[in-house]
Amino acid sequence: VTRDSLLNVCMDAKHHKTEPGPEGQLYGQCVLWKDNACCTANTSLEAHQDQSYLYNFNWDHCGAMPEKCKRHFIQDTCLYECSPNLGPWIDQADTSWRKERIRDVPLCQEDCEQWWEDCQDAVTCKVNWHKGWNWTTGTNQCPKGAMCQKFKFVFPTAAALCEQVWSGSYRYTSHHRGSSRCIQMWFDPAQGNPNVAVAQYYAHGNA
Ligand code: FOL
Repeated sequence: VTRDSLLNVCMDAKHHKTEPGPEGQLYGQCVLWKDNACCTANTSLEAHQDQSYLYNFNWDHCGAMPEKCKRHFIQDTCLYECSPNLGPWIDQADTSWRKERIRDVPLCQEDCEQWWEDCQDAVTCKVNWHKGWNWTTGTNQCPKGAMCQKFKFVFPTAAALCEQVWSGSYRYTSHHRGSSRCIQMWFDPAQGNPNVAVAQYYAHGNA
């Protein structure tokens, strides 16, 4: 049976609405979710800012992140903040800044591979971007001893990037876009939100 409590829900985290619903205007890359979203218009705008108030997170901690890479992190932020279809993967979080998190969301192979490819010129000093930064300046800086290196040395594979950067939020899969077996970070909203069917499929399995 389907557990309906896993469908059309927002996680209890830092900026999420308590319930999903339509938003008249979502900004930029987050517009895909405007018919039904867990983010507010303001959150969607902030998702596009460097060092936004959302988490004071600095993408450019090892020098400027190339735009073609940054757009994937922006899309990840949009999915994370806006998607009402992550219910089957909501788990308790043991941190001060959120009660719930997502874990092992099955990401479509193409979305993960493209993210990794487009970030080959980007540089970082950490595998897990959730923990262990130096926040003394108010934004994240590389901790002492952490060396800035090209992504391919920090994340040797696409799977390493998608699975490790947000400490297990995603699971790398060999499912393809359009299969209804994996979550798409990117989709054409004119065709509807393909992640609705994916959440339905996995909500069954978890019953
Ligand atoms: N995207 C996805 N897909 N999953 C996520 O969980 C996610 N989380 C964020 C953004 N996009 C996401 C939030 N990012 C800190 C660092 C990053 C962050 C939120 C907070 C932070 O304050 N880290 C502290 C530890 C805080 C604590 O654990 O209490 C640190 O030590 O650096």
